[in-house]
Amino acid sequence: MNRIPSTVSAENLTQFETLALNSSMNLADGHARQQLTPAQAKVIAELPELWAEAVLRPVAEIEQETADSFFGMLGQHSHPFAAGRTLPCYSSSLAMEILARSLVTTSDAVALLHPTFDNIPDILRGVGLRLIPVEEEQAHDDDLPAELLQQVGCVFITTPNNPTGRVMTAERLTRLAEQCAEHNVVLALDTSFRGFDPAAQFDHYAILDASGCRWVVIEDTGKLWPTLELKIGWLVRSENVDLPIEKIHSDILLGTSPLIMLMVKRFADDGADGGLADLQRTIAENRALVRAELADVPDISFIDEDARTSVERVHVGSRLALDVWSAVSSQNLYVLPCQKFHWARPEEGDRMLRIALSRNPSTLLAGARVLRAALLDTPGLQG
Ligand code: EGV
Repeated sequence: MNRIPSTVSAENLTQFETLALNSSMNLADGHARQQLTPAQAKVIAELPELWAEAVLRPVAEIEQETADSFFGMLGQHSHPFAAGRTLPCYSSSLAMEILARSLVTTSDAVALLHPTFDNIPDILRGVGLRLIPVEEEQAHDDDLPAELLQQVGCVFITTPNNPTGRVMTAERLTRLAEQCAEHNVVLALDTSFRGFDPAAQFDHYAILDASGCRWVVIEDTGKLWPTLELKIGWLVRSENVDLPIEKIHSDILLGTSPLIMLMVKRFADDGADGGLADLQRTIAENRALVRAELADVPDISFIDEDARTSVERVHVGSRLALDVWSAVSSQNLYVLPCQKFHWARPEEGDRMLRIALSRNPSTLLAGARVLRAALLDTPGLQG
């Protein structure tokens, strides 16, 4: 069987995604690439007016309104913008980098959810932090062991998780925050996918603040709307966080574009006005479409039955995911092999692919057909 052609090398998931950027069947990255809805297209048509507005108005006012709209749309009513603890970044990965650089000034290790998107472990390791994996089941089902919390300066959780879609409940978050408070460990959350799942839209800030723990939350507009990489990542922190976040943020940027802020505000207002529910419906339809197209393929399964996020994992049975990846990429279809999500034990992802669902139905259908044929054609290990 073909493995990745020798001319292609991908050192991380994003490099796999880069391979797909010019393909008409790009089901690799988790960015939104579906058509704008009519209401969204109207916002884009009004960008020249938003530009004029951005030139005239004070930045702080625009940022406050945008934060209120975006965090409000997501149920995060206790967000601390008014207290000056909500810093805008060009992307959530930049927010992550600023957090990592801040953490490494006071600690040398982080407990990190496993599996999760690999740029999170890579950014943390990139500043010299040591990582200890926390299995998803463990994070969601039990208290964390005291011995683990004694070794780390931070517990980092992605919720909903990428790629599994698993959401931390209010009850678990409450307990985890209590544990972090007890052990003086920073609780960091990446909530970039929360717009897709109402279960992730209870007021996290109220729970975090009530716990008294030191906390950081990374919020993101980047996964929700097809805005051609125009997006904001917010780095939000507790009053007692005691990390040099503001200083490091200011080392790297003065601020984000008020034009993008105004655009985000308009998208969020539309989201609150039914757009977000529409988006959730669209993703559910797209997921159903992919599952239906692959339904009669033997020896595969959909791993995350209840997931609502904009990605879908497929277990390819006794086949190797990289064999299937090679077969479909030779036909211009790009998906993600899952090994690198399993940053501590890549072999656990050997038989899984991730399919992006934030696409037009016609693209998904074409992709699912190519994938279906390749799966029918790719022998399992004993086949
Ligand atoms: C996904 C890629 C990086 C990330 C893609 C992603 N960004 N590497 N800075 O946005 O699920 O495809 O999260």
